[in-house]
Amino acid sequence: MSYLSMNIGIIGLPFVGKTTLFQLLSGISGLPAPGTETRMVKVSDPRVDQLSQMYHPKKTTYATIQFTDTPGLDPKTGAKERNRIFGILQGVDALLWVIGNYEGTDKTPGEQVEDIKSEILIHDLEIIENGIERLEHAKRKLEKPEEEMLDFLKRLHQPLDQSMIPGIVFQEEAEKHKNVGGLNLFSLKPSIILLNSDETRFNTATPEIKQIQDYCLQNHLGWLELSGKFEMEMNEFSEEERIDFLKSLGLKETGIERLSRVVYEHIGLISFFTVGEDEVRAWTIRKNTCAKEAAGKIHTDLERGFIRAEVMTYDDLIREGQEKKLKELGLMKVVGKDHIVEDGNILHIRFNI
Ligand SMILES: Nc1nc2c(ncn2[C@@H]2O[C@H](COP(=O)(O)OP(=O)(O)OP(=O)(O)O)[C@@H](O)[C@H]2O)c(=O)[nH]1
Ligand SMILES: [Mg+2]
Repeated sequence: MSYLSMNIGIIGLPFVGKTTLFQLLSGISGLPAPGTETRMVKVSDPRVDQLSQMYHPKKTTYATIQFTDTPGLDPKTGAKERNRIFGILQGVDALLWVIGNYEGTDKTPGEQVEDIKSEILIHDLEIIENGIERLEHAKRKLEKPEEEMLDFLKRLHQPLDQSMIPGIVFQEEAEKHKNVGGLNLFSLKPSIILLNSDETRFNTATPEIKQIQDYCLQNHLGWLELSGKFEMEMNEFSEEERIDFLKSLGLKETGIERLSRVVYEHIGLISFFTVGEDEVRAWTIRKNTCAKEAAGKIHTDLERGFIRAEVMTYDDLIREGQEKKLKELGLMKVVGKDHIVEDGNILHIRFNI
């Protein structure tokens, strides 16, 4: 998968606070202009701030996550509207299910989760059934990858038909079939449920909400609760007021900070850094990415001409205060292309083209 930043699709019933959250996340108020459903959001990371203080670079660049907003998904409006909404979400890497938990939402959180799930399953079942039909009625002998795809679709049909989110095993298997069909199945994308609560309901787990949390655990869905209202208030605060306010809620981080964390953890993303006089920068990669591929995130030339990388850890550097010290202590390691990059690694790539 080639991306500079993850693209997260926001989905939910009408009037649950999707656009309000989207604007909060991207730090812009007022209605977004038509055709601007996607915006970049800075992933704040205190490590980047620390590194920037150490190197005084000309430029400091944080990782970003993209968010795409959609109109309310209303199960009553039928296939056309559903397909339009999922059309907007084509190509997103993960879904954020926004559940409204405040006075005035039509449906309870549990009902909203059920609705979103069934809309996703209905959408996907249609694609899967069409796929099976097309492959089964092909007027020629199927190629091996097509046969495997047919088998995959048939197996995938079973859980969906029983109203179940297919397990993580299916997600992994789908990666292998990517080249065959290019199916855009949403039940296979990582999903995070975001409960958007008002002041009175925030942090009050009713039995219904506990049930949703259990559902998330059992089905490998991410979970996060935040309050759009609180986040909006905090936007107006000074740094100090913000810290006090968060403390009063028993929290350390703002909603966007917690959301970035959940997104990274749930999708299996990590950050590595590049440092220097010109720029201190955070990069996002999937876990288990090797040094050569990580270099490719920075520039394709760095991947093509990759020779080796010098790797240090953020913690070592902060503790010792400078790169020179790390070299003396043998904590600056020279690694080859297959070295697996870990979260918090700082890389100097040596390359030749
Ligand atoms: N009480 C309360 N109201 C909210 C909250 N978030 C949004 N609202 C209100 O709910 C209404 C809808 O908010 P939006 O953010 O536009 O909701 P949406 O999900 O984008 O709605 P659609 O795009 O029409 O589906 C607005 O009148 C908001 O003021 C919240 O956290 N608490
Ligand atoms: Mg909206």
